[in-house]
Amino acid sequence: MSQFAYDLVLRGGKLLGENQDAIDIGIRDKKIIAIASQLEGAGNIELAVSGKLISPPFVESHVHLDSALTAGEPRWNESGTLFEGIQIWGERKQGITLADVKQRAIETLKQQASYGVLFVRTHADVSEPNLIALQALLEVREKVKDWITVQVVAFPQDGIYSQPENEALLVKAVEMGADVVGGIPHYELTREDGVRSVQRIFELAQQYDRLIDIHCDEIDDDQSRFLEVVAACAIRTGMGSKVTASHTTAFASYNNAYALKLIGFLQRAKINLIANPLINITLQGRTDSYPKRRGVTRVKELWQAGLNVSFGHDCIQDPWYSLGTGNMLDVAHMGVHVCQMTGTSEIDACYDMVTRNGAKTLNLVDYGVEVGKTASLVVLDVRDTYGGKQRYNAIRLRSRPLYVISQGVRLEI
Ligand code: 17E
Ligand code: FE2
Repeated sequence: MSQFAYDLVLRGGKLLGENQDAIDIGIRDKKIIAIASQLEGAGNIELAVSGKLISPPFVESHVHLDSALTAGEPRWNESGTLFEGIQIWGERKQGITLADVKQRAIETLKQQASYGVLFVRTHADVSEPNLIALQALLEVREKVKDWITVQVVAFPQDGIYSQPENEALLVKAVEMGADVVGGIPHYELTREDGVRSVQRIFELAQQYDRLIDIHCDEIDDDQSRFLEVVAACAIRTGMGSKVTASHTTAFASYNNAYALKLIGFLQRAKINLIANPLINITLQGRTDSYPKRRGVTRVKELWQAGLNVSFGHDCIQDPWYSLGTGNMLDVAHMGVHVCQMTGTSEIDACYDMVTRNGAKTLNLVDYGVEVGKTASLVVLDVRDTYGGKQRYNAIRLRSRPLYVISQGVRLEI
């Protein structure tokens, strides 16, 4: 029997929420076993976090780890468009090896963890005949699982029906153990192929019991309308909470009459939505002169309609966007600006979009700072002295956490 009541105790922190009293958190055997003011009994390790914010970890709900840290290879994206990015990645991926992808992915995950990100959904490009990116990220998922949780999406970057072999590659990727089935209907050769691809993705997800996350309508074309197909499939299959539509930037170009109807369908479908404000604001609107559209989906309206919306980074130094850091507070900060969510409850909502809403999108069950949950949390140097608005100050300051606790262990960051 250990002489300590706890493996680790955090003393005097403030949980997320206004006007919280200071509390202690006691952790043993990787679990939170007590939350109370002035816990009795000592911890083997004691951390004084007086007045600081204790938050559930950040959740990266959308990133491409296979292309992370390749910006400039083999060349820079000069037009700044999605399509030039796809071309450059198409060249870069010719030469990829397991070691190359694994090394970059792990380096990126360490960077993310240092910013308090402990749950990551990554896409793996499966439009490549040897499925190297997928194999590498599945291996990485296992290798890092003691300190960060990774979900892998089988993502057919070049489309399922654009090349004869791509559909079989997607199926193989799911059989190899991808957690999530992906797609890119707006980049299929025809509208009909796009519709068919969404139907096929649902079929596969049901057959193999997987989640769904589709790159959907990532274009400024107001005629790109695959989100309605995703919503219809979710309504018909009842898969709602297991389904995610990512990007949906065309939503920002739809007329209001259509958008209003679609929001009603989405409420019925209960799917999750992910916006990627850092890169959407830079990739989209490139064909406009002035007035120039913002490139981000209708985040505020979707959130107001009660839908689960999260924010992702999408890119960490890759051919689409070279300025990613891994810090989810950078993402939330950009979200606040681009989506004009500057009201106090709106800023709080943007913080939720990089924490608990992302957890919901990933279908995580063991998430949150509560007794009985696995002890994964972050301590941020955000105090009541800044006016008591914890989430507002976290986004304003965007600082690295003081401590990151993952599965009961303090990470060296
Ligand atoms: N691929 C894609 O289709 N869209 C993106 N935003 C990225 C990769 C980063
Ligand atoms: Fe993406």
